Amino acid sequence: MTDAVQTPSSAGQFTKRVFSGIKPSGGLTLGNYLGAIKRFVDMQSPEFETVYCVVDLHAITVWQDPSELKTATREVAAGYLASGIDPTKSILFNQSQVSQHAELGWIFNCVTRVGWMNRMTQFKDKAGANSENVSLGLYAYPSLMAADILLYHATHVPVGDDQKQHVELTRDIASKFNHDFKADFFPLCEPVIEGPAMRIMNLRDGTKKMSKSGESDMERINMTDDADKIAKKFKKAKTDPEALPETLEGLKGRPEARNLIDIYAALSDQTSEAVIKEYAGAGWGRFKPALADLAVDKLAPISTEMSRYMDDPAEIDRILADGAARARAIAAPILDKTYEIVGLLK
Ligand code: AQP
Repeated sequence: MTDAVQTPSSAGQFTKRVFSGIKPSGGLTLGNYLGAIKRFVDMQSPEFETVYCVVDLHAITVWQDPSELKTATREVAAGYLASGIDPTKSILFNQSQVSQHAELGWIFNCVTRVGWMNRMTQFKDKAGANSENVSLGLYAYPSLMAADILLYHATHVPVGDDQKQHVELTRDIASKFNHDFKADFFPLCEPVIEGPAMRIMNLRDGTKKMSKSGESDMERINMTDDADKIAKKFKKAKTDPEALPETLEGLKGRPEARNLIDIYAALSDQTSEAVIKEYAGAGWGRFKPALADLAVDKLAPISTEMSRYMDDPAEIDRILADGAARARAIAAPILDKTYEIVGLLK
């Protein structure tokens, strides 16, 4: 691990470091697992330093019941650990324990242009018609996300497709900072968005993303759902009357069908092309139970392990505190150097 502050410009000259996070804004979904956590585990290799965060400061951009937030934070940590994030290989912590995130977030609020923020589609989706009444934090969220990433000079950011625009904004913020202060300090990170699970859709409406905070529980598979619930949710998942075609082309205009194929592919580590070939001509009566069995097979051991961690909150807190200390060791010198570049008197 390098604690020294690196000052060259292109990401290629930086330590290959991965950063990503998940909000504790509810229970983890299959979308979080396939689009994020499973891929975080895959990137945990000698090629990268991996830093994974429970981004609790992002969660409070919308109302969170204080008595539930701590539990939700531990539950996301348990989800990471149960899925295979190894705290001896990765740094795992919750964001609010490393105050440098909020400090760099403020500096980036002063670098980011309002015009850039106005183009963020996730804010438009989340605020909807209610944009006058949402928190300022929800609007500034992408600037704090840029701080999360750049505080570690991270070079690779694995995310689902919905976060791509925010990672691109992070590159714009890094470029503007480097340009304005003639500092050549922050790397231009790469979003890592690949595989069939980039955007897992809602089971009742294949045009909407599967989300933790979606209205109905039947829209999503939760990582802690038991076998009966998983089977019931897939059985009731919206589809169409047609059988599965021979190629992915044949799924055009059938978003719900495409989503179930992509979920199967991601769970079984195959391409969606391979899955459609295997099930060409099959009806839902055959495909849905096969998908439910596969999901139970993959999720049941993780959910059992999550419960085991949740029964020992002190152990989760110990892991997060240890991760936070290691995160601060990287973050503090980078923030100090940022303050110096900006001209803030120490
Ligand atoms: N449906 C999804 N398909 C693929 N990836 C997804 N991710 C979330 N949903 C899907 C990815 O999970 C990571 C963490 O996301 P997050 O929890 O921090 O924020 P989010 O994207 O806003 O997730 P939700 O579930 O929609 O939360 P709520 O409902 O509380 O706003 C990210 O990498 C994300 O891409």
